Parts: sequence; C-alpha cells; structure tokens
Amino acid sequence: MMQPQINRFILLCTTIISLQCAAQKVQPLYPIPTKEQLAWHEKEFYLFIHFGPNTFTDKEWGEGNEDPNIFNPTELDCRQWARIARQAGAKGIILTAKHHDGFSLWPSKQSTHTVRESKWKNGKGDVVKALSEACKKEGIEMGVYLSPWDRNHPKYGTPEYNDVYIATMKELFTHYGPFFELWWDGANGEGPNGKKQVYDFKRFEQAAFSFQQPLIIFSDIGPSIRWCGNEKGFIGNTNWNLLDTAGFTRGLGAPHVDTLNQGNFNGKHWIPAEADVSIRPGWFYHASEDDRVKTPDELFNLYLKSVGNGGNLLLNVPPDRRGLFHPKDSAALMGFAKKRAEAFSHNLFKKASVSTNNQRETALRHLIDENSNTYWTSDRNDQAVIQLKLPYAETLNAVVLEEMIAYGQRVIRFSIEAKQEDQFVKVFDGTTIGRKKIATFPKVTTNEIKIIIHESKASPVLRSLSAFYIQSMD
Ligand code: FUL
Repeated sequence: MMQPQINRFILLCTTIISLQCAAQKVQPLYPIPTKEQLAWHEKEFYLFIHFGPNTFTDKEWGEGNEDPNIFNPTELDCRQWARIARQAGAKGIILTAKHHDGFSLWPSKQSTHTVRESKWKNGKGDVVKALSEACKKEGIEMGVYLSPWDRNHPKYGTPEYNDVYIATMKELFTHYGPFFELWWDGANGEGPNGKKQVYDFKRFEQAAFSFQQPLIIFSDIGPSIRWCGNEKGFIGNTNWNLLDTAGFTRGLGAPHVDTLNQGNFNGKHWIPAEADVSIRPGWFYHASEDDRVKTPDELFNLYLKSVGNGGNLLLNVPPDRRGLFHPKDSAALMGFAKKRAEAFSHNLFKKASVSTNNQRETALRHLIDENSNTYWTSDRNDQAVIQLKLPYAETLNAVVLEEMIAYGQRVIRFSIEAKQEDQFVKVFDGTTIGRKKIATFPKVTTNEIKIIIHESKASPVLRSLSAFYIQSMD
C-alpha cells in the first residue's frame, strides 16, 4: 500500500475501534424503548380533537340514537385546526374519528350512523379525509381515536362486534393512514341493563399492527404508551417509563391510577405515560365554557407537569359548531407557544465549563452541546457529581435534565445545588429524570451549579443539561 493509503487505513481502523469502544461503554438497561417509542417521546406535545354529534347536542357522552342531521358544521375548516396546531408547536392531531355514540366522522361501510347519513354537504362530507389532507399540508402528523365502546352499532354486545371493530380500523388505516398514534379510551359506561361487550383486544392489537407498522397504540396499559391515570394533564414527579401489565385489563381492570401516574420501578415493559387534558372543562365544545378556556400560564404549568416529568402532552381543543377553533382557544394556544419559546430560548449552561468527580472528562461537553445524539455516562453507579461553572453570575429558576433513554431509564434520585457566596445550597430534590425533567425552583443568582446523582439503577447516561430563567414563574 502507498503511504497515504496506509495512513487512511490506520485511521479507519482506529476510528472503527474507538467507535466500538464507545459503543461498548454503555450497556442498555432493559427494558428499553423501541425505535417507534423513541420517536414518540420526541414529539412531546400534540393536539386532541373531540368533534361530533355531541358538539351540537351539548353533551359529553352521546346516546348513539341522535339524528345524524344534527351534525352540520357551517364552516368546517380542518386546515384552520392544523395550521393553528402547527403554529402552537404541536407535532400532530388526534381526532375522535368515532366517539362512544358510534357516529363515524367518515362514511364508514361498517356503520349506518356516519357523516354520510347527515345533511352536512348532502352526505358527501368526510372529516377524517379533510383532516388528513390538512395535516399533510401543514406538515404535522395525524392520529385517530376509535372508541371501542359503541352505543349505536347493532352488533355491539355480540362477538361479531369485534369483527366490525377490526374492519372499521382497517378502513381508517387503508384510506387515511399512516397515523402516528391509535387511541383506545378505556371508558365503558354500560349500565346494569346495557349491552356488555367482551372486547378481543388481543386481536385488535394484532390487526392494528398488521394494518400499519410502525404504530404507537395508546390505552390504559399500552401496548405502546399508557394513560397517566388522570385527565388533568399531570404525570407523577416520579415517573418510570416502565409498567407491569400482566393480569390487568383496559378500563375497570386497569392498574391503580397512582401506578399509571408513576409507572412501576421494576416494570417489565417500556410503556411511557401520555397526559390527556382538555383546554376547557369538557372534551366537546360547549358555548357555556367559552369563558373557562385555560390560560397560557395554566397550559405552561401543564407542560411542566407532563413533558417536564418525562411524558407527552395531548391537549384537547374542541372545534365549535361552525367546525372551527374558537378564537379564545386559538389565542390561548398562541400564548402557550410564546411562553415555551420565551422560557427555553436562552440556555444559561451553553457557555458553562463542566467538571465531574468521575473520569470521563472528554465526554462531559456532550452534556451541554445541545446535540440530542450525544451523551455522557458516569464510570460508576454510586454518586456522580457534575459541576457547571458559568462565566459570570446568572439568575435562574429552572434546570432541564435529560437521560439518554435509548439505554434505558436509570436515575432514581438527584438533587441540584447552587453556590451562594461560598456555600452550595440545595435548590431542588428530585427522583426520576427519564426523557426530560424540568426542575423548577425559586430563582437564584449564581455562577456555579452542582447536579448530584445520588442513586441510579446503573451508571447514569445523560444526554443534556440546560438552565433557564423563566420570567413568568416569578
Ligand atoms: C374518555 C371518554 O369517556 C371521554 O369522553 C373522552 O373521550 C376522554 C378523552 O376519554 O375515556
């Protein structure tokens, strides 16, 4: 070989060896998320849309015997929903393609209770299609809510309904997919004299995955993501992305709400939490709630309690009877987006110098390089102390910590200290980190911060540390 070629060969070998060494450094701590779950984690925030006959009857749970003609939006514009969603920073929209009343927002062949039976657009309208086109144009993703509970379908309560449900899913996936999420609510309000359906969820799962791969399926217990145990929009301060599902069912047989809220410390499956909450008291639009739209501050607080606790936020914004987002809801969404942008635009750790009590000094810069593909890991799984020195004193009230969850969730307990005069003072005591922990505390002015990982299941693997002064929290 010629000299330059030999050099290049040696360089290549060294690169391969060092890459392998780097790869060997971190052993995954199982269970770990799938590629699809990792992509889902990165979405953080998306919208939910409850729309259907209830919008026109002022109900939350329709009976299934409503006259389809009541569904008659006068100015339906899915592009307005998708545009506002994108402008608010939402990564997608999940639509109630069918809620409990069984009314399908597309002309489903499996039902006689659909937009086709309504006067709207002379029975030629199709909300699912309109939204799927709008989302594509706005560059966001779409998901569907397909209620298993159906108060209209004549087959409901018989084994054949399971086939109907699967055929209905197939229609949706075939004509309007792909979807970033399929949403199975756990509600089942069958009264003592109501029809009782034995759902074949195993088959539903297999069928859905056969219609689309990859796919994220939400329900109380997954398989891909779980309910966070409340409809108020908050996930536990301690939040394990792990859940044990053996012996549990969806709905009444689900794990205790606290378990759903915090996950299982030693859970067998990676099933992270999603927080669903409405921007108004109800899920569907009611004019009487026009003055009860959550404020940008309230929405920001929900963001801290959901995304800031390592899960995702699914925020419901119900269109009104025109088929448009109400101006109050759009204004709140824009205010919310502005608050997030203001809060997290100026990372005070960007210019920090980082040191630690363990040896992997070179990788430390990855903690503040704002590159989500790089990470730092500690040599040990006892206490790790990371020290960040700022060029000059800054006022801050939030530190954002992120684990590299591709290697599993590890941190059990951490704290944050800020140097005040000559002493370090504790400003935050935390438990889990997961994909993201937004730790907020009363503002401090300091030029040195310590992050102490007190306890971890295996050596911590962190991908990012950043710090902010969130003015609106004062
Ligand atoms: C629940 C349903 O009963 C509510 O109507 C709403 O759709 C909520 C998101 O899920 O299970």
